[in-house]
Parts: sequence; structure tokens; C-alpha cells
Amino acid sequence: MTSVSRPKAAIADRLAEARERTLALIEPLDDEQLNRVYSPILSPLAWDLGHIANFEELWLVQTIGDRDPLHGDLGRFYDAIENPRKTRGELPILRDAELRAYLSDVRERTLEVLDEVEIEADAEDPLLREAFVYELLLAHEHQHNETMLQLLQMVDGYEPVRSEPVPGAAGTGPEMVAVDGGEHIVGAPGKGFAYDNERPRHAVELGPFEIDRAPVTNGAYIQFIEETGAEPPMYWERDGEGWVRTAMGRREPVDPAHPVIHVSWHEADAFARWAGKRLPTEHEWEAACAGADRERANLDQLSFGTAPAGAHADAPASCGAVQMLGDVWEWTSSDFLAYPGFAPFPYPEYSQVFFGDTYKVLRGGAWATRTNTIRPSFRNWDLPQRRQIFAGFRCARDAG
Ligand code: AVJ
Ligand code: FE
Repeated sequence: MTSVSRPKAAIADRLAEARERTLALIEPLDDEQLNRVYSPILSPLAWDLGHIANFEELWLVQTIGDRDPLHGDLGRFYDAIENPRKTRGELPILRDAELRAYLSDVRERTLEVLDEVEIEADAEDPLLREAFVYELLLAHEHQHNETMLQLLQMVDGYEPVRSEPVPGAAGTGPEMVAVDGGEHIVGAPGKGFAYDNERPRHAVELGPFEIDRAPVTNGAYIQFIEETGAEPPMYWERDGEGWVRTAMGRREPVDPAHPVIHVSWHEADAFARWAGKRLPTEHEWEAACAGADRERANLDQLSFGTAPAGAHADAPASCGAVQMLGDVWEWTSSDFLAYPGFAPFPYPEYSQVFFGDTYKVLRGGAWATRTNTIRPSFRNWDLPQRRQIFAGFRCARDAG
């Protein structure tokens, strides 16, 4: 009864792995850099770190373990809805040694509670069924790693402690590939971890369409800028006749063969119209993604950049498109709306409060996304003017 079961040991290992990666991201930074406000649209890293620990405490210690919080009502400063990003630098949040102690003290209690709970596939508590709440916590820390990486793009001279070469050689093929019209099934199945906004799985009727085989490249985007006078992507600067990328304080020539990244929805939409195409809907995107393999994609944060457009040509989706998963998030034309029959779980502030025509859906994950969080049904969202996310796009058009 008391020995830690194998599924529990696996959860503990995965929690440890997630934390290792979080701490590796901030290892090169000092406390001043963790506390610094780099941008009004991004939290200081210290807020993300405290929020990761507080979310864990809230769900895995207070809710599941029925314990009191370690720091009274400190949690209100880590509530993402109550505290807009531009205010987070001013909050009386934990910093420095206290912050590090909070991360490890919460984790210690999490492991105590894990030892006590009953995790079964058919547990009565929906939070424990299929270990949902632990998957939620893992995905949450993984997703905040990506938010932290957005901020790290602004840190001059940032050098990752761990990085690996960009995987996947580029192949060639037609500019666009065809997807049949008819009934397509979208959304996550009833079993297995997914967010509430991916459910319920349902059928949608699509007209036949074509979609770009690979994401739009920097080279194509430069042509668009030169012809239309559009703004360059975030982290680009003019350098004589050409362009350099300035993320992390570097100055590297923009590689025309790579997917364009750090563009807004408005810019992606304008490019698509300039090219005589349009953005795909999120359902078209999901239909085109069928058969893609997340294990053969540039995901998981270790490459610290994109692979050339057309990479992973050996692992295409069924329709022939490549890089549907990884490299760059892809803007779709769709507003972030509830699927028919949506039910908020486990809390309305994860998805429901964002539904409407304010946010646009992005799909597929980027190099900065942890593999675990990505599946064809995963829906990300952001404001259409935002460029700090790792977003590019591919275009579509009705089949003629
Ligand atoms: C799905 C990336 C839009 O950052 O607001 C993190 C993920 N939710 N903590 C966000 C999330 C709660 C979410 N996005
Ligand atoms: Fe969060």
C-alpha cells in the first residue's frame, strides 16, 4: 500500500524533468535579470517561476492534498487573470532565495501528496481520473517554459546551458498540397489528456482546399516587405541591403530558407492576400495535420531556433505537408471559440474566459514548445497584433 507505485514514480520523474528544464533555462541569469521587466507584454521571469510553483501548490497540494498554502494569500499575486502582465514587475512577489525555496518547498509537499492519493484510470474524482491534474501541471510548467523563452529572446547575450543542433534536413516538393473536402473529425478524443477547449471531438464539413507544403519563408517575406512596405518581423533590423536577426542581442543574417517567425496575425493575413491566398481555418489546419509525427519535428526547446522550411521531409503529414508540428506556431484565420457542447474543466479561466472574437487560434507548436504539450488538436491563442510568440504561418486556398 505505501510503496510508490510505478505510475506514481513515472509522474514524479516527469515532474522532476520539467523542473530541471525550467531551471536550466534560467541558469545563465542572475537575480537582477530574473526580476527585470523587459517588456510590458511579458512577465518578469521571477513572476513566471513563482506562478509555476503557485499553480502547483494550488492544484497538487491545496486542492488534491487538502493542505494550507505555505505563504497565506500570496497566491493572489500569481493569478494570471487578476494581474495583467504589465503590472507583474511591481507586485510583492517572491524573489531571489525566497523564490527558489518556494519552488522546492512546494515540490516537496507535492511528492508527499502524490504518495497518498489514489490515481486510477476510472477514479471518481475527475481531477485524478487518468492522473488528469498531474498532466495539467506538467503541461502548465512546459507551457510557461515557452513564455519564459519569449522573454529570453530579449536578454542580450543569453547563452543556453543546453542546446542541440536543429534536426531534420530540408527536402523539396510542390508549393501546395491538396486536402479532400467532406467530413473531417476534429478535436481530442474523450480519453487521454487534452484541454477542455479541444473537446468535444466533432465532425466538420470542409470544402476541398490546398495548403502550403511548408511554412512561409523569410525569403518570401522579404519580397512581401519590399513590394508592400510592410513592417519587418520582430527582431529584424536593416543591415545595408539585407536584414539581420537581433534576438538575444545577436546579429545574424536572416536566412531566407527558414520559416518567418515573430509576425502578427495581421501581417500573416496581409501576406496571404498579397500572395493571392488566405490563411487556413483551424479545422483545415487540423485536417492537413493528420498523420504528422511530433517525434520527428523541431520541438522541445533545445535547438534554440527554426529548421529550414521543408525540413523533416521524411515525416510528412498524410496530405504531404511538412513541419505541421514544430518550428513555428501557425496563425489560422479562426477566432478562438468554444466547440459545440464545450464544458469548462477544470476551471473557466483556462479557456472559457478567452472565447470570442478577440483572440486568434494558432496551431502546431514551435521550436520553443515542449513536445509533451503538442498534438494535432492543441489550440493556442493570442491577440492578432502580437509578435512576441514564436509565430509564423502557411497559406491556403480553395481547390480550384
Ligand atoms: C495557451 C499559451 C495562451 O499562456 O495564457 C499558461 C497557457 N494557461 N497558464 C497562456 C497558460 C495558464 C496560455 N496559452
Ligand atoms: Fe499559467
